[in-house]
Amino acid sequence: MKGKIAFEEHMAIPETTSETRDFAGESADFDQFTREILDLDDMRLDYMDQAGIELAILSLNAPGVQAILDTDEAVEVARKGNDTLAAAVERHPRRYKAFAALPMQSPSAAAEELERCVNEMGFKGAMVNGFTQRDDSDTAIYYDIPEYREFWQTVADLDVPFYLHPRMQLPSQSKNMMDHPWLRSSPWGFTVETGTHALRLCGSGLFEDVKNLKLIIGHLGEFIPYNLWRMDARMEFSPRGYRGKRPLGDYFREHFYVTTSGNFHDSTLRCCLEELGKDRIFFCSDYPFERMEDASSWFDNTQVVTDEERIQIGRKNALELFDIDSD
Ligand code: GRE
Ligand code: ZN
Repeated sequence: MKGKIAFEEHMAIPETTSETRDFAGESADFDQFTREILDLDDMRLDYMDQAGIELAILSLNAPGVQAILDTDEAVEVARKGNDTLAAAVERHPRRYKAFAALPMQSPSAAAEELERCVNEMGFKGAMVNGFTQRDDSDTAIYYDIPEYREFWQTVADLDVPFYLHPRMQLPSQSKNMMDHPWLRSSPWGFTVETGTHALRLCGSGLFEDVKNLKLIIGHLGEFIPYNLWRMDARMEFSPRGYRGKRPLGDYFREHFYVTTSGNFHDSTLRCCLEELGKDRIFFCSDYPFERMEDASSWFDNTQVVTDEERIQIGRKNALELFDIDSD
């Protein structure tokens, strides 16, 4: 399929490459990976052409700004990442748009940076890499806490989506995985971490306090669609501090969108379609951690969707969610 739009497509700046390089080093060719994540011109555009991706909404890599302990430095690195993104969009306006990286260490600075990116540079939303550290490396701050309500109101007022992207759990929070390093990483830990954060947001009353929030998670929903029924069924008996006014599934279905990033599998897509419906599912690849070609050759051929649904999930849903004019 030509004309696809993809939006879990990562880039890096020199300040944010080191931790990501550790991941790439596990399997991929290190130097090639670094070239790919830093490149915003011919190599990336060639891959996009080959995979039928017309437009990519680019984002700074994980954990990126969220792992910076010093708030002023986080503000500075986010600005630099966003200015680099804006320059790439300016060079290739028909091929790229951008998500803002945000210094979540300070909710007010994060809101200000999002306003700058959206209002002054035409960014399409934000991508944040999970919990933020601050001051002490053993902190994990989640955005369901009251300090972030005003930030969320800014997101809602700007009317742009917020993509909650994985990062690895802190050692102190994943002790039962430490002797199995693969468990903490992308095969499992990323999903547990991100899914848990998404559920915290659903269960905190956030969506009652702030209307009109749109959140995106990747990897075909970080396991949540598969378990929605059971979560609501169990919570009827045992809510244990759940602060939503309605069932969790209601909030998830109303406020979350899911993408195919890094999860190119028929039965998982089928589950998402059944649980969430085709209006809430989007094509993405997760380049350069995945090959655009792998994402596309699966998506372009899967028989789980009709050709009309393929165009909707591969393109039209994104035009609508991000308010993009197509000509
Ligand atoms: C990512 O999307 O950021 C990512 C990593 C490391 C491994 C896989 C992956 O940062 O998808
Ligand atoms: Zn990713």
